[in-house]
Amino acid sequence: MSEDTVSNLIVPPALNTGLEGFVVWPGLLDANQQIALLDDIRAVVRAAPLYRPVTPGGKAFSVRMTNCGPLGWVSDRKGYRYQPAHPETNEPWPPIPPVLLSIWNELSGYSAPPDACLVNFYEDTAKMGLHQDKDEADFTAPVLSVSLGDTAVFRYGAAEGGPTRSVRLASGDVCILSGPARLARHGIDRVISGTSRLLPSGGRINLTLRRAVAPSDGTST
Ligand code: MD3
Ligand code: FE
Repeated sequence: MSEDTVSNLIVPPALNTGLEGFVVWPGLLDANQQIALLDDIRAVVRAAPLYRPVTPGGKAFSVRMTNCGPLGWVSDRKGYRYQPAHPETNEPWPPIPPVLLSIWNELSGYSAPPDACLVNFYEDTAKMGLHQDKDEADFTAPVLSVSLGDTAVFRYGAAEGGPTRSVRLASGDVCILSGPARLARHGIDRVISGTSRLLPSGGRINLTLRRAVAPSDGTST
């Protein structure tokens, strides 16, 4: 028995990415687990509709977004930040689905739960430029991502710059960025249409669990 199971999750062998602290678990979620999680995300999107943010410079994202959890990441002309309410409905974000908290508990190695979960929805032509995630107050917490739907070409490189590599992230894959990889440069080059039948109209959903505020701050969760 080399597999570790918690809450019906089988943790497959991790893939090494050549970047210390960036670990990918291909197929962590099987088909039924992906369907169940998609149902949870549909409920999140009913409570907190997807919207299209703009950058501080006023350019529309090609990705639509929403959030769940105590805090959500938003972008508008005032900048990037975490806030407790949806920018269009002004309602609090819905809770993070329990299965995502279980995955975090199992894989993150971090004692506090995530306080933010960004939901990114990519239509077939959407992409995300190379960037660093620096809007969080706590870089000691990892970032954990779950991919659903069509496969994406994910690009990454060291925080300091230099060459980049790419890896395909498919439906059910989970990755973690911690330690030296926490401030890695990363982005989505493209989504490959027709690679998954999970979403009836295609596209890709990425769920990113983060710790926006340090647990000891007591300002969240
Ligand atoms: C954090 N999203 O929303 S998530 C983002 O697939 C974002 O939607 C991508 O980057 C997506 O900010 C990737 C996973 C991820 C990957 C690499 C990282 C998060 C990361 C490297 C450092 C820190
Ligand atoms: Fe990012």
